[in-house]
Amino acid sequence: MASKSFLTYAARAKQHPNPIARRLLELAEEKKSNVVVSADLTTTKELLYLADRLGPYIALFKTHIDIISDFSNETVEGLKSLSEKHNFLIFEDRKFVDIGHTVQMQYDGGALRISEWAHIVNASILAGDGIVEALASIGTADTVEHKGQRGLLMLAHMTTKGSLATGAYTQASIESARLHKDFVVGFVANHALTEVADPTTATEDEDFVVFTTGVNRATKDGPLGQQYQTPKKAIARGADFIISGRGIYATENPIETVQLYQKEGWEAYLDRVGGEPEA
Ligand code: 6AU
Repeated sequence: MASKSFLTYAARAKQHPNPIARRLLELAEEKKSNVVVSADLTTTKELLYLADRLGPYIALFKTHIDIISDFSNETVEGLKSLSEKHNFLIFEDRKFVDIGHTVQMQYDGGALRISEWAHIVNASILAGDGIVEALASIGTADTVEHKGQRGLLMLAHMTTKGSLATGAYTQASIESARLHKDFVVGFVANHALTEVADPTTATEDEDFVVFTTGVNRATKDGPLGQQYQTPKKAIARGADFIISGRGIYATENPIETVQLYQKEGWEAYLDRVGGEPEA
């Protein structure tokens, strides 16, 4: 798959066809941050406290909203207002995987009302391309809540030992993304997807954004099969954005830590694009 990662975020934002990708690339350039904090916390208070403290240093705030024990309207309103206050987008790591009809209800309805507040969600291609079509029909609809300003990441790899998200599965994620460029922002992938996918189905303007998770400066492996790489290594291997959870929020001083990730991630990005980007 061709990559535009040699270009600056600003240059990519200018030509990107996807509105959410444009916003994300613009705010990364503005805030000089390619950091996504994975806020795997279990109460509204902890979640909002972290978003408020780390908000200035991040591009995207990632939630697992179904682990919040006291989820309510306050959770949603708090996330929305902090996203505006600190200019970050919200990524609900829901990993949709079911049949189209079911994921539509999970995305748009239920107690969690994900499409109302999450700018970005992710999905697995396991069930085939219908899942992307189903989610896109909601995310690109011009509703009062989101005006079609929603995006999807395809889960093209997984970080865990023994992951089956490889080969034909990864290729199918790319082929499906190519069919839904107005909705698919990019991939959750361990590295750039340059070695896979059919080049004949690519178009010139293709610019999928790569989000690499399993990022941690302090340790190589986590418990339960999680595998890590450093921010610098992740960016050198093709990540446009780095996702880190415990490596940031579970440290003694998460604000200092997130600033370190921001600096390391930004310097690695500048190295890749060849110096200070144009204003
Ligand atoms: O940095 P950690 O290990 O504390 O957290 C990593 C976060 C978790 C996982 O659910 C998520 O990243 N994740 C994902 C995502 C983002 O889709 C995919 C994957 O393969 N591995 C992974 O850890 O919230």
